[in-house]
Amino acid sequence: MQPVIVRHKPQPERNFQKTNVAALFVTVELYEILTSDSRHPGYSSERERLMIINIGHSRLELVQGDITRQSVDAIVNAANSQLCGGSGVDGAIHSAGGPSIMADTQKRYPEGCPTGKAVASVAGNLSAKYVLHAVGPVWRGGRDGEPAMLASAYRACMKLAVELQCSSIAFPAISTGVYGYPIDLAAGNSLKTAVDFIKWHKAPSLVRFVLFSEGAFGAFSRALEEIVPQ
Ligand code: AR6
Repeated sequence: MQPVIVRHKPQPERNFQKTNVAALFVTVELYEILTSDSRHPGYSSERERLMIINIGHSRLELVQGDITRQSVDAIVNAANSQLCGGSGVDGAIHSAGGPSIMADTQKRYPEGCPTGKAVASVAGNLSAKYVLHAVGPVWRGGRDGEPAMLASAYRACMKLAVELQCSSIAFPAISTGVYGYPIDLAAGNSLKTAVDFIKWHKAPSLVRFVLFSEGAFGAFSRALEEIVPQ
């Protein structure tokens, strides 16, 4: 079901922008939506800012909120390579999803998961079908392969989502918390990777970036505006 749009914030120069890029029809819309309506379970229960682009038949969204409250097929966790749990998104997902997520992860992947890759587990009490545990890079100044590793982690999740027949996936801003990746750099890299994947694979149908803070949402929305061709 579509979200209730309570206020449409037109962006005169950008709204309903239509651009032919690689034969894809791209529109950009910026909404402020009221999501406390229980008929709209795809979003968390707070007023959220939402930015949308349509890429062919897929949709990429930026939303400010808590990833554990998203109703999507796959929720991505920003994990460590031991898959042993931690703080940030990892802590929130294990706390909201319950112990079955860690039990399943440890049973299936006792060796952990290398940086730049992702693995799938059950989603416990979360409304998703799967949790995809992605391991992003630790930021060491940017000359240690961090951009390639970050893009690789996002691609691994999207590939897994397609293989597992998930039509919707929610990402946090991988590596931008404990791992210290600068948010502006991460935003451009992550969004470009997602847009490229959607263009090539024409899936998943919905890719949602769930940004925890206003600052993170701002960084991602600025980066998205730069990526979408004028
Ligand atoms: N929903 C959405 N985003 C969130 C949430 C949430 N509930 N909570 C935090 N964020 P981080 P990393 C944002 O540190 O940098 C863990 O200990 C947060 O503001 O969770 O990849 C793991 O076990 C930030 O922008 O992940 C690893 O050891 C982003 O999510 C390590 O941290 C990512 O922050 C991974 O570090």
